[in-house]
Amino acid sequence: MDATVRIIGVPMDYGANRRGVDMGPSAIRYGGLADELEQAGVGPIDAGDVRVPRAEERDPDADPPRRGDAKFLREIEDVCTRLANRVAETLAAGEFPLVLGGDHSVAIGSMNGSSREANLGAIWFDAHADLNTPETSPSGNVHGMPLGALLGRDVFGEMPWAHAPAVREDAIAYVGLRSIDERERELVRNSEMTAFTMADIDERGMTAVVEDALAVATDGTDGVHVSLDLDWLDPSAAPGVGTPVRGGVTYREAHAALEAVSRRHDRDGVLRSMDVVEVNPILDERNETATLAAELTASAFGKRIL
Ligand code: 4U7
Ligand code: MN
Ligand code: MN
Ligand code: MN
Repeated sequence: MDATVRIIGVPMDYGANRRGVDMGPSAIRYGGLADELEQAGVGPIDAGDVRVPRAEERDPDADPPRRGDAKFLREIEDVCTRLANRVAETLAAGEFPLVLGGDHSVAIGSMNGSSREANLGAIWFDAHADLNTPETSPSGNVHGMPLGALLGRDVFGEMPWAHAPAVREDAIAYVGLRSIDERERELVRNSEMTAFTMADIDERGMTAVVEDALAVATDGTDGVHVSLDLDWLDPSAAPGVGTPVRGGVTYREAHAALEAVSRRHDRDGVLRSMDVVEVNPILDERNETATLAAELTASAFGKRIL
């Protein structure tokens, strides 16, 4: 990574099913992010956090926190709009935006900002498809809907940040899927996205799968956004997440995946923006998941063993 990396924290948990992911940015910093990035030969600038009003500050007389069937959508919209501006300004300054979540709804902001001046492709490292809309969601939690929102599906078509699709469906690739809701399964099947499941990784190996995912996300685009949800990993390697799903990616497969991203970036500079989300320090064991998040980020930016 030759650009300066600008770290932008988003201490938000409005989109998640459990409290605590708002502490993710602190935990990842404490887990050695700046040090890890320096070992990757990257000069990071920590821009601090985007302000996220605390749930407890909410005016009790204001509208209820539910809008339709999505919880805290108005709050999330506000935070994501400000985040999108920060990401766009970062790119305009020639720096690389690294967004620390927070729950996965922060990707709505980071990808909106990153796609303002570019056709964006995306790689979604996640156990989940995150393609619900308020209509299909079984939970009402927006962290299960960021791709639905970014594609402007259903009521998301009316949101201010969904005016123009941030990303083309056929430029999105999932890697590591293993937990998809019943209605969401049809959405994924009927979409133009490419979905590599855990079964594909078992069959073909992580490196080949990630190289294919990169081919999808770079085809006809100006750059790639990487969205890394820590529940992509197996809970034995990443216990500090709110929605763990067994049968996930191992510690070594995860490093191999982000090293493959970095190798491709070294060849033709494809990486444009990244988010690292869903670390929940309350559920973590000795900050292990946050530390792993920092290590994997460094792998994506070029840290090598030798
Ligand atoms: B994450 C879920 F129902 N699909 O929509 C939902 F299983 O950002 C989980 O990937 C979403 O961690 C998980 O609530 C969101 C559920
Ligand atoms: Mn997710
Ligand atoms: Mn997930
Ligand atoms: Mn989660």
